[in-house]
Amino acid sequence: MEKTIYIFGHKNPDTDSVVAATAYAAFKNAQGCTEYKAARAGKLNPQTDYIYKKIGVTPPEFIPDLHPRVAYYMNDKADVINQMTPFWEASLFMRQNGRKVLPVVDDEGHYKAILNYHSFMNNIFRILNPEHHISVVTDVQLMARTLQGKIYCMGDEADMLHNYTVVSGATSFDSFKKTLESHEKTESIVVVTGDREDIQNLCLEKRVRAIVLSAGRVPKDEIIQKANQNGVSIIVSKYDTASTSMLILYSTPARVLCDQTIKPIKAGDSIQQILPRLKEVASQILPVVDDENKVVGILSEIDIHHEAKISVALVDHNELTQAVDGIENYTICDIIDHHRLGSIHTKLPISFINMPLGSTSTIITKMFREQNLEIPLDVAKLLLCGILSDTLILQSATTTPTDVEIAKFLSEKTGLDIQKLGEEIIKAGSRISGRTSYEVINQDMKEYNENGAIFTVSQIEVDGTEEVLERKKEFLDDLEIARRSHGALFSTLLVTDISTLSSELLIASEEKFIQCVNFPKQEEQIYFLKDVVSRKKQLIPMLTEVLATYGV
Ligand SMILES: [Mn+2]
Repeated sequence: MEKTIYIFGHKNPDTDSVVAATAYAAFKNAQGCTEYKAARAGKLNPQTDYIYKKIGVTPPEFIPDLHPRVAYYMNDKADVINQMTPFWEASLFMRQNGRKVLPVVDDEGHYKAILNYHSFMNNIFRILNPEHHISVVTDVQLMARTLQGKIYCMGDEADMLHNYTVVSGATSFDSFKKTLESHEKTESIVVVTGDREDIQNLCLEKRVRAIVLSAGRVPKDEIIQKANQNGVSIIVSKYDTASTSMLILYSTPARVLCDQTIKPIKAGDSIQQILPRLKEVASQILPVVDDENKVVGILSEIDIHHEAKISVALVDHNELTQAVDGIENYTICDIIDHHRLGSIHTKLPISFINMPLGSTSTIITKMFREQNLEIPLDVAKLLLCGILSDTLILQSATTTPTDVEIAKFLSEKTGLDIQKLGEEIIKAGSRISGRTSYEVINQDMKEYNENGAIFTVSQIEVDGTEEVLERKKEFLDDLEIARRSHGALFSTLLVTDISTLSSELLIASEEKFIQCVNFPKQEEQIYFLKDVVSRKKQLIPMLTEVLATYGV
């Protein structure tokens, strides 16, 4: 794959983080940085899904995790060789191009086997066994190709693979005759000889499969005529007798000398899973195939120690606990955010833009304007939705005059009315009926780490808090399950009423922590937070104080 920088919003993405990924990709692409691609680590929530469908834009690619995969490290420019290529040509190619292995494919490009020095060493002894006559699987065309020779006569079945026995016609006539007669099947013999007409004639009479004349010796017309009558092939080799005999052996198709035991891997396979196999093969190189078994690259043990072909950019978050799983394996290039600074460390300097504005969508709109780049109409519509979603239609405490100004600018550009669009998208995201408390809690959950204490805060916007309060047991039970699965000190759900701009807070934790919570209590584990609508600007600082009381 080409070098790719994936732009991710946080896990359990909300509208602002998904829109920010799409818009930042458009921004970087407009700057000519085409390696930036929008991604998302989670399912679209109902509001975001509604917005992308309404505007008709494809959402960012869903990549559930970034655990190292073959695709991020493999060499996808790997050469392959057809299984019928003479071994000599294949090995010349390997030597000239510094290849340790060559995947061997059929005419359609399907993977068949691997050619490497190890397989050659193993298989050549099957062919070169001095105790028997030297035999080799080849055909007349392959021999002529390897010998850089010319075919003077195509005998019977010359284009079919046979197991040829190579016999040298360099002895006296009598002893050569004895040698030929000692073979039961002369039709499997290829004789390498020079300009000895007596030997050539004997070969034709005995109907050997082929005669190879060394050192460019051209056969006489009568010989060619007789060969045609007897169905014997004649090849003229440009090499001397010794080289010709050796090269006939190497004219065997590549597939004969390759390793057919090596099973290919796929681009989507996890590195961790295939690592034992990679270490096990002698060449420490495995072929990579697609779903149709066509070769798309190779992966070597060295490749996985090189830097991955992907990097990441973070939008709408900067804390590792909220980032896509596996992110620690890659370089972070950019962060565009409007949250508190968390725990992130980077090896290299990066583009880091963090502004205390109402949404990441606001920041990205500003970036387009500051660079004098035209915002594509669909992206402008998405950005307006991102701002209105994150600021609860410019009413949340996080809203700044910049958000208001940018929202008006986008509203004018797109012809969309702020209030009408805002109410429409908030309504699309505030549905609770028909959804499990598990779905609601996990839709927009963020995990935090405060001096080693882990906690999660989920948020849902609703038009009236009655239904959540009626189903409080279900919600508190699922919060407790979430708390345990995150190994968290506490888990909360902020239920924000968009009609009153206040919230109910549900908390699951141990008794000792609950006792430290000094918010206005409504019922056991449920608190009424008047005028609180922002998780990051209002609730998180409140929870930090409770943590201090608790002793964190
Ligand atoms: Mn945001």
